[in-house]
Amino acid sequence: MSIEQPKDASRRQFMKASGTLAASIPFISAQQVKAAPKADGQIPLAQDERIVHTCSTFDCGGKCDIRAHVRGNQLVRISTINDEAVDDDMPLMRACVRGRGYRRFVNHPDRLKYPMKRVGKRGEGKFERISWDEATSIIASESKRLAEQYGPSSRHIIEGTGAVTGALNGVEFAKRLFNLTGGFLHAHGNPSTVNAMIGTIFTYGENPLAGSSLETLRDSELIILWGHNPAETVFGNSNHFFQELKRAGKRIIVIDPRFSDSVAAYADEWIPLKPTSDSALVEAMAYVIFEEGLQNQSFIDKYSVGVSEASLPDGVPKGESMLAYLNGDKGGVKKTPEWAEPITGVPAATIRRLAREYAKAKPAALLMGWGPSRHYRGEHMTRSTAWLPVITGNVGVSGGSAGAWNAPAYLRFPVHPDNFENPVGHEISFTQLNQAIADYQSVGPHNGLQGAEKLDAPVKMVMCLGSNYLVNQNQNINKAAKILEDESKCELIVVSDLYMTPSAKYADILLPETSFAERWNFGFAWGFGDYVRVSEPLLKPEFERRSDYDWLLDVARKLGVEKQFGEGLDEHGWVKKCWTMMQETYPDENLPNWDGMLKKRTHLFKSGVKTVAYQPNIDDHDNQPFLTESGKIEIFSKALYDMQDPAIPALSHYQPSPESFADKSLSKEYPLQLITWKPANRANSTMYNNPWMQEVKRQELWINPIDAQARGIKDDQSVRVINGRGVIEIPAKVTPRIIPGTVGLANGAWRQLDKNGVDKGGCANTLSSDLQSPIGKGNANKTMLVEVSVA
Ligand SMILES: Nc1nc2c(c(=O)[nH]1)N[C@H]1C(S)=C(S)[C@@H](COP(=O)(O)OP(=O)(O)OC[C@H]3O[C@@H](n4cnc5c(=O)[nH]c(N)nc54)[C@H](O)[C@@H]3O)O[C@H]1N2
Ligand SMILES: Nc1nc2c(c(=O)[nH]1)N[C@H]1C(S)=C(S)[C@@H](COP(=O)(O)OP(=O)(O)OC[C@H]3O[C@@H](n4cnc5c(=O)[nH]c(N)nc54)[C@H](O)[C@@H]3O)O[C@H]1N2
Ligand code: SF4
Ligand SMILES: [Mo]
Repeated sequence: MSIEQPKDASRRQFMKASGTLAASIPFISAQQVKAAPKADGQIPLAQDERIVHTCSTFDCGGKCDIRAHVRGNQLVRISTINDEAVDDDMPLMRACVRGRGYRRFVNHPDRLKYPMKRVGKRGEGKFERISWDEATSIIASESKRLAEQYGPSSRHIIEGTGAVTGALNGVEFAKRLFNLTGGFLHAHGNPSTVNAMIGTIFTYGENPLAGSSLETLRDSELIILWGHNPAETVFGNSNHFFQELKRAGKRIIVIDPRFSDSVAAYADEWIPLKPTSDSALVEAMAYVIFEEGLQNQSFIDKYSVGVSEASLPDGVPKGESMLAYLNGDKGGVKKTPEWAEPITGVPAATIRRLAREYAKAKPAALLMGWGPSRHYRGEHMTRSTAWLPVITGNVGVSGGSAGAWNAPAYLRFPVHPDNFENPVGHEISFTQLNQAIADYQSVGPHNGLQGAEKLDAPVKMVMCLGSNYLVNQNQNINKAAKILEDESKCELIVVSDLYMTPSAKYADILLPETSFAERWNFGFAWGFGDYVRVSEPLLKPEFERRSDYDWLLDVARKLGVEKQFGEGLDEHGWVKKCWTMMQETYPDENLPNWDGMLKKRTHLFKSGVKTVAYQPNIDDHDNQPFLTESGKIEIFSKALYDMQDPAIPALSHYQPSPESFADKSLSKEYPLQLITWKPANRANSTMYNNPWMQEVKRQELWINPIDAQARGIKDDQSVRVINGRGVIEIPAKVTPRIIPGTVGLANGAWRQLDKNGVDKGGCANTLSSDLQSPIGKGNANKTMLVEVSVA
């Protein structure tokens, strides 16, 4: 697919407007450029221009206030919230650069127009137009045949995130349909947070929401953003809060291998470290804290297990505690800053200073992003970050933080139509799809199967709706592509998207969905926001675009379950039904009914209620112990100890990671560690082909001048990034914004193979591995080694 290079006036205006990301500068459309702005900065409206307060349903970190300007059947401009609407305790979110570019996502010449059937080999991307009747007949008859021939567990749905924050989305309706017709093979876990969640559960217990509400940071003396980059990842209204905190003079430190936009936007200090070495930094900080007597001993004694030998659970031999480990009682190595310096790349003096500063600031908030957890030992890294708040007594305190999974304090999951029970009782890990297609007998509990000892069937049908996971976002897309190209293995792939993505090229049936701007919905904020917003059809769908619900209803009819599936409702009917369900799920006396909501547009739940993670477990410990086996915070986990697996230490501690800088054998050939991050200009791979977003940031390889010089690489030069799994070729950005020895790629670029198999799109997953994290069998798609050379 060719990526359009924009040349029009509206694009230039867009770049100008979006340069000030957080400001509420209205976006000026081509139709509007001639209009003289009014004195208050507002652009006069055309006579037939209506403004609709709406939102998208992307999985982008936010749920911002979008004011869509519509004329006829055209979205002509996006503006965002005005200052007067901001609530101090729960500020509303203004659109980010992507939101301001929605117009080009919705209105783009490359959008899919008609249902299509594959005509070439799978993956070639050759399709011919077919009717909706033919498309839905094939889906109905094949899903029936495959369920009869192999069993319903041969059908799988990828949990695509394209519209995941909406109450209605294709994935949920597809589950409903499959469950009504025998069931499907569900996948547990998710690529975003599975490792962070599991690490937190084994530390703090069954309630893994380790995040406090952001206004508690007003009470912090020091804030450490540990692999956390809210200036780009948005995480609800965190950007607003961090800017406020910076203005208030709070000290903010960022620990990240990259000088991220959050360093640029808020930080007083950037501490770069080698990726996957975080646990070693934690340990050396803990060493200093104990060495200098800066720990909060009474907190440790009362609330935790495993810091000292005396607190180890019964039946555990001596020498397994944090203090024994730090002292080197077993291996003789003390975990001093000097020990950690070569591992982490952080000077010992900096580690000492950081440890003292963190322990003396009362309270101090250590906020972990989810980036560090998407590494091979992400679960342990998550458990490690809890050490510091526990030994300094920063858990359950306003202005402190529990470390671990910095999950949204106000997390409310979208309410979906009822899916009914899945008659297939077992589930694979989401990291096992390739294996479940190609070699289903090798899938077992040891690599993530739950609810059965073996799989009873290979996966023969995949529904990929609102997802580019099939051959772009998963951990090993080279393997995935090869497996999918064998048409005898997976027999039917259905993709619904707006664009011909790399995954869409692997479809047998490719369906053109409507966008969020052409459907009824309501959207949930995730991250540290607590809103629900109306998302409404601004435009009538053009060509033969249909919503997933609409065509799934046809499939349901052909399978004889239309009545149960559709309940006689159209999409707006389902939205209203879900709204009523939400009123029951999240009762709030101020929540209007749907008609009221159509006027109100945005509802703030519980504005102004401060939430401190684990405060009840600290303040009223006797009556509300932590939901762990011991009732305390488990620095040492007996449950992990009982697993007796060397990759799963009961006391999480630094272990060199395979495919990292510490992998002595692989790093001889591939000496640079490659990490990814979520860039400001797209939501994962969504909007990759939006030309305005490409103009905001291009896909390039970040490389430190030291590594570049050693390889004769100049800024802007095209480079090859290679490992045993693939090759990509993109321009280099030679920059001290990344630590030497590490290179970086923004996540979500589309894989674009040339005839030699070189990915010119720069998709990180051309190089990433399908290593599974040890406990949860989740993803490690940030842990990989490469070599870089001039192309
Ligand atoms: N703009 C934008 N925002 C998004 C998304 C998007 O695609 N674009 N995606 C959304 C989604 S689906 C999710 S799950 C969240 C993800 O949110 P996060 O997982 O928090 O985001 P990342 O950018 O992957 O990682 C955060 C930071 O961790 C750093 N990092 C990488 N490896 C290490 C390490 O080993 N140690 C340390 N200390 N830092 C490390 C990265 O350089 C990055 O700056 O973001 C959401 N927000
Ligand atoms: N190396 C590496 N890999 C990663 C990550 C990483 O940080 N590094 N991040 C991981 C994470 S956290 C996540 S969540 C996944 C995300 O992976 P995915 O869930 O695949 O999300 P997207 O890449 O955004 O793809 C969503 C698709 O939905 C389409 N879409 C948008 N709106 C609609 C709609 O209304 N209807 C339909 N039918 N389609 C729509 C978009 O065009 C896009 O193609 O990627 C994971 N992969
Ligand atoms: S893409 Fe997400 S963060 Fe950006 S404006 Fe839209 S909802 Fe907000
Ligand atoms: Mo994610």
